[in-house]
Amino acid sequence: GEGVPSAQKSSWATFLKSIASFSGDLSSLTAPPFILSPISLTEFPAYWCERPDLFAAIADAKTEKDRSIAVLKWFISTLKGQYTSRNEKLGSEKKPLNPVLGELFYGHWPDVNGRGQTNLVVEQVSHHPPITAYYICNPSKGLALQGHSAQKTSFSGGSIIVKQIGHAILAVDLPGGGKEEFLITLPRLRIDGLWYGSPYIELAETSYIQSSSGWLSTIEYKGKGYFSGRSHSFKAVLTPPGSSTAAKKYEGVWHETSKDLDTGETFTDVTTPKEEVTVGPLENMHDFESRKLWQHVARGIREGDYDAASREKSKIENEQRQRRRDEQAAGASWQLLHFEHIPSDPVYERLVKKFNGNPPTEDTYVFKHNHSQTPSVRSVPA
Ligand code: 0T9
Repeated sequence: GEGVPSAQKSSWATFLKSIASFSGDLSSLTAPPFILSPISLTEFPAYWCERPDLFAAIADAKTEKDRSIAVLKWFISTLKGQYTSRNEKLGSEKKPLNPVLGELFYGHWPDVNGRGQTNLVVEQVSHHPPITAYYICNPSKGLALQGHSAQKTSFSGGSIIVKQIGHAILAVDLPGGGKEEFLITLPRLRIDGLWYGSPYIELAETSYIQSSSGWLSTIEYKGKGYFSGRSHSFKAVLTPPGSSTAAKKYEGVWHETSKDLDTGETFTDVTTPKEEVTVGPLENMHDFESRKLWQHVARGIREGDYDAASREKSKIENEQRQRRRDEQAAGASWQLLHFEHIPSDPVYERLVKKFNGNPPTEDTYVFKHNHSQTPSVRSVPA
């Protein structure tokens, strides 16, 4: 493989074999150094809001239909950040740091031109299997996105197939009181390019955005050789409550531009720069905040000092094992800081029924605080 440094060729081959004969939690497999990312999975929920203007614009739409269009536009515009930005930043898709239980990540996007400040709270709510919960809100616009993310992986035809588990729910405060809610389901991923040691993501199958108003967006993903023949292609249709006749149709590539098929106008355009999340200084961070927790591992990976990286990683893992033993001995269990686990989510169930989505029930992690508390939740207990 071209992406593999010659000294790591045999360990890459061994790693690929272990992936092929393995199903379940890939995050726990030891990978060769060249494919390690210095970034923890707890940072990934920030990808939801790297176009804060498009997020804020959802609140400014005036009708149920226009809100559904604004949500779809924002969602499609997040995909490039979610699924291909690491190829640009790190050279290829890389293996993220596997978060510890209770790992935290906080950030915000500043208020610019009256769009309001957007706040992000992330907590690793399970280590095995890895599950990440997040809450993103723009209180002045009355917007709150809450979700959790886990994965089931398998290996097929030389690619890793990732089924995303979890969903997101966007709640929009309506001007006249009450809320409109949007259930966002997540696409399937295929990780290609493994043989060459330069992995990249392609999206597949279908995802949905179901509004409590009844409007439904159905988004179909295809790679090279389908629809337009191009990588990262999608088609989206918006259907009104109780109807399967499209009111709007969009088509394009999610990493560049797409258009409204009726008017020919541009629908999404992510060729302009995105806004990365603002994170406070390391000195002010709690020990469990991602960038502080992993700082020495990340430095080792960035500087090519892999011995240091793996030594520091073992320290964190041993400390975690000790914590779990201590908890067990004390008959205690880890307490989540910002989220509460509920076995079934009534909002999910109500919305998923509207389009016969699957699975019919799903557990959820609910954010424990409210809008106004989010800016201050950073001051977590030691
Ligand atoms: C939620 C996203 C998710 C997380 C990552 C599969 C993956 C972990 C989960 C689904 C985000 O909103 C979007 C983007 C990328 C996904 C990751 C890509 C990836 O490779 C990892 C898995 C666990 C691996 O690290 C596989 C081994 C690696 C050598 C392949 C590059």
